[in-house]
Amino acid sequence: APDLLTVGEALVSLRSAGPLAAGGPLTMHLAGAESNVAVGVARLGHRAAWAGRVGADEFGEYVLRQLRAEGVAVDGVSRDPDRPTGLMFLERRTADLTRVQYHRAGSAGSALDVEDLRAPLTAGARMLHLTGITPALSDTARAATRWAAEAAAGAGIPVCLDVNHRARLWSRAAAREALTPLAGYASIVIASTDELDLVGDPGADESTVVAELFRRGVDTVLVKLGADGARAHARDGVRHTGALTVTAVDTVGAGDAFTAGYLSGWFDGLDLAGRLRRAATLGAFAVSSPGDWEGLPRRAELSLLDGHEAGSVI
Ligand code: KDG
Repeated sequence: APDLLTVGEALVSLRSAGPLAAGGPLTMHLAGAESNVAVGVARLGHRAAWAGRVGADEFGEYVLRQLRAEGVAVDGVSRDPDRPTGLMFLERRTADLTRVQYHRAGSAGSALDVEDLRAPLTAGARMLHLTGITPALSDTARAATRWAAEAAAGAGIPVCLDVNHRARLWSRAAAREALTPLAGYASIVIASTDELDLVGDPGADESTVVAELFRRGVDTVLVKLGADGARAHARDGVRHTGALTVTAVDTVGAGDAFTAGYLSGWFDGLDLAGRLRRAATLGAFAVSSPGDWEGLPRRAELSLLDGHEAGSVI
């Protein structure tokens, strides 16, 4: 069984260097929050598997090729003969503003179904990683995500849930309705500050949401603070890590890198400080190069950013 099993929708992203309306060359990349995490974990030498649906088209072939090349197991992927692989366009509109446009309605990935996940879940894993993107895709994808979380928790596999709100896909109210019950199956919940009340009452503050998640069985809540690092709420206290000081050229994928680093530290048995440090390190690598995951480090490269120290720990 792999260390990490993650499920969701992997997409093809087409990136333009300037405004899409001006045309010009596009470059083709693998995207998708969950597959980004799988790649990040696999680069560090852990066994990672991604499950989901892609089309029986060239884009689906490309997604599988990229994942295989990164050492991510794809035996749990189904090919949908009737639906295309989802696409997204990433438009660099200004030096530090990137806009996204999805072409994923009716995609193969959005037709994810419980049946797609039975075999991968039965094979087991040390951790299941889910994001709040998948339940936004369709009713069947929402049911499949819920089923996977319940099946994993029932089998003693810890669940990591990244809230990952995508305002282009659903409203905050719809997200809260789906994600709050999902968080009850999780051991680790990851959110940015503006996403926290999507797994709690509307407008609830951080400490209230965290207390309620602890009451429901969550062990660790990671609050991503962007350039200010992250705050981890564990049962024995709160710990802060600063972000490493690097030049940010592309922040897309930084959250997924952070998650991959945290989970890698967890697989390695590091303490909370060590897990946060690795999370911050991967986040720093992700923002330092263009692409969602292309710049993520292999294990021997982790030390490259030593000396770009994170802020102090409280
Ligand atoms: O986290 C980066 C993702 O936003 C990107 O790869 C695409 O999964 C994606 C999404 O739905 O936005």
